[in-house]
Amino acid sequence: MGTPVNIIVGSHVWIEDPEEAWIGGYVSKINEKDAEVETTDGKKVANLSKILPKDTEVLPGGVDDMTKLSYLHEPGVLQNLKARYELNKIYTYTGNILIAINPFQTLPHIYGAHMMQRYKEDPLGELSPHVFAVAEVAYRAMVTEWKNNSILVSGESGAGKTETTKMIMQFLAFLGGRAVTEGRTVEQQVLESNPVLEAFGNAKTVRNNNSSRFGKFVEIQFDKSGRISGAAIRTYLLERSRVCQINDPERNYHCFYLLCAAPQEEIEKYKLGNPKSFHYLNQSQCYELADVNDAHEYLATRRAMGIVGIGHKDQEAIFRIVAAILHLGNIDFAKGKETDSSIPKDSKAEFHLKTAAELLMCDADALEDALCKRVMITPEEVIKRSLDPGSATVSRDGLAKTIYSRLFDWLVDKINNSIGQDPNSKCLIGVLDIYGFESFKLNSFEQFCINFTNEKLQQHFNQHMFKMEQEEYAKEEINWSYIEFVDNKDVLDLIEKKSGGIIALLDEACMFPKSTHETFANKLYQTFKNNKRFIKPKLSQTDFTIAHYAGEVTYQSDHFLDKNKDYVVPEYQDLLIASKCPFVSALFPPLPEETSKSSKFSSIGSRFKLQLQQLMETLSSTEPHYIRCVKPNNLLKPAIFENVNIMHQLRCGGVLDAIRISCAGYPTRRPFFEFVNRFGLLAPEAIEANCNEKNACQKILEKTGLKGYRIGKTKVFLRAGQMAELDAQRAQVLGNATKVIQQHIRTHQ
Ligand code: AOV
Ligand code: MG
Repeated sequence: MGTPVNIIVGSHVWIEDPEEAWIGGYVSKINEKDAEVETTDGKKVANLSKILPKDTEVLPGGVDDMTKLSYLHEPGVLQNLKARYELNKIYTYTGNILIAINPFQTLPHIYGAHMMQRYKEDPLGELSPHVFAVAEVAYRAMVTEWKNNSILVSGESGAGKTETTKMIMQFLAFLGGRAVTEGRTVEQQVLESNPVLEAFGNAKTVRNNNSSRFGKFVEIQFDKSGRISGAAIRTYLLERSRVCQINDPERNYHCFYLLCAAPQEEIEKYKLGNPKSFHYLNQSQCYELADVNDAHEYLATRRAMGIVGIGHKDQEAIFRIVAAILHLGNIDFAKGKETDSSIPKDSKAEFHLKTAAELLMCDADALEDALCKRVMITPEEVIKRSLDPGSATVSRDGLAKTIYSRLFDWLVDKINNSIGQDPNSKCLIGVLDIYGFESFKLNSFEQFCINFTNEKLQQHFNQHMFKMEQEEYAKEEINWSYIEFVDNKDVLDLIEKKSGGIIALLDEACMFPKSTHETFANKLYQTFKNNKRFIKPKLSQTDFTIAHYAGEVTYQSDHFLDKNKDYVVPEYQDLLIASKCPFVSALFPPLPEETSKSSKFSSIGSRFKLQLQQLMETLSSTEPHYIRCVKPNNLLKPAIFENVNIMHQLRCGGVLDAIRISCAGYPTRRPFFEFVNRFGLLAPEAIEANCNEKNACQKILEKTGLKGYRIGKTKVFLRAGQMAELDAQRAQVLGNATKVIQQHIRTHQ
């Protein structure tokens, strides 16, 4: 974006600043390659190549579309978003992308039924930018062209993706609802699936009090009259480790706390009590959420479960299983009589073991055996091998995770079955709410998969932006040769290439019994020695770094092998299939004979890759609409706009890439009349000649000596930086007097 422009003494400019990202000022002196800039923060010196021009004619409320900015560069974008955010205008377009900045406060005046009505009646898009406007465009496009559409919501954790998705679903239900009063409508069920999935799939993290720990793609199906006729919810990779392990001040999945706040009768039935007494909850000191009443949420969740078609008996079984998992977590082990064997540590552990077995309706001794022993089948005999207390604990956590993830999958299936798919559906709108790019201090297999997802979406986004630009130029009948854009195919190859990508190597390692994370990491180092996207950190023998499009992330390979294996220990399978509770045994259907015997494991990474591939295929058959959510601060508080933080998200989220893509073409577009108004004074003869606007533009541009611009049918198309060039010429014509006045005003503000 840093195309050189005429920067002269007196120019208003932006310079980079480590604290503010960009800081405005004017040039007071130029010494060869450096400029002295008077800023609000005092005098600074910056290299001329690092300076960007600043528009002095900005509107107080900013512009509702970034492409209307005279200078389409980072500081211009940032300044515009900030000006708008201060006025609670949280939505802004960048061409076809909607940027949404989390307000961290309820803004009832911009949502609600009356706003939905207004946006419904605004097919021309004259109202201010809004998530409803995007949904309206998607719906309108669908019912007029009968093409599938999708709305892709992205952004980092806590940026507002899930809230945005819910508003889209609400608005689509408003547009395509059937207003049936008796019985449950499809749209009602679609909406109520959200609280159910959030209760079981969301948790408080350090980034977000209601963080989704799974990805979600909701396909809303419509019939030929544009009414909602069905829906399908697909979910991606629930974070399983959270069930057993949480860090302060995070929480486990909401459902555990809701259940501990259930009516007394249920507490007694499930032998629950204070959440502090359960190991799976008390690893963190956080039990309550601000502004959330768990007792109230419990009842609300049960109500929502009813609406999505989960009957009372199933609800009862679900919470019984949730309670059983809490009790499982409290079974501590001590050394048994034999060497390397283990037994429940004390009477407390025995109580929890007995309770867990009761709730799962399986035999307590069988549960103890499944936790503490492994059956070994050798050609000669079948032996029972004991596990030491450490291994028994790992085994216990494995059981808890397996049960929980099966329960979650059951919920998703059940919701899908009861909402029902419409086999005769004419069209659909898909809404994607996936976890955003993550980079923590320690990053494991989960982050690897999450960031892989984001690479995939980024590729889809780049390709789409590229296509859109081409279409706009075609519409204005402009010739252009495209400058190549940044492609992330190389990172994707590194991760997912069929032979020799990281996932393939991981699967290979998982199939080879002697592999460890050390041998796996070594294999990576060898294979990707010369790969530009792969880095071996100097101080580690097992970590590896990937240069993602959004920045470098270092992964700890320690648990990659474990976490990639989707394998239910046969002991658990046998235990739970024998449960007297039909709900529990149905969670563990018998495996086909072959798979249960073969040692071939099922790879989570490969399955995830396949799921993503299918998602991308679905998406590419739709007309996409992008919403980029931005988190203005890490305090989760309203009215705090952190420049550097936001700039980073715009970079990672591809907003600046989108801008860069358009900068490679003709980012600044001005209708003929606007252009003549602003720059007519550069060629007064062009206007006096009384020619038409298009010719006047042509004449003005010829006189300025600029190259490479294009004149379309209704607009002038300028290359990046040319607007600044024109402004500089204009300023010169207007003479120094104006500049001096402007400087004077600036310095006295
Ligand atoms: P996320 O989905 O992007 O994070 P959420 O949608 O859960 O983020 O938003 C986080 C919180 O921000 C919500 O719980 C609300 O308190 C607030 N919020 C977001 N959008 C709005 C809005 N439009 N109006 C008012 N408050 C809002 V994650 O799921 O962690 O990546 O995995
Ligand atoms: Mg979310």
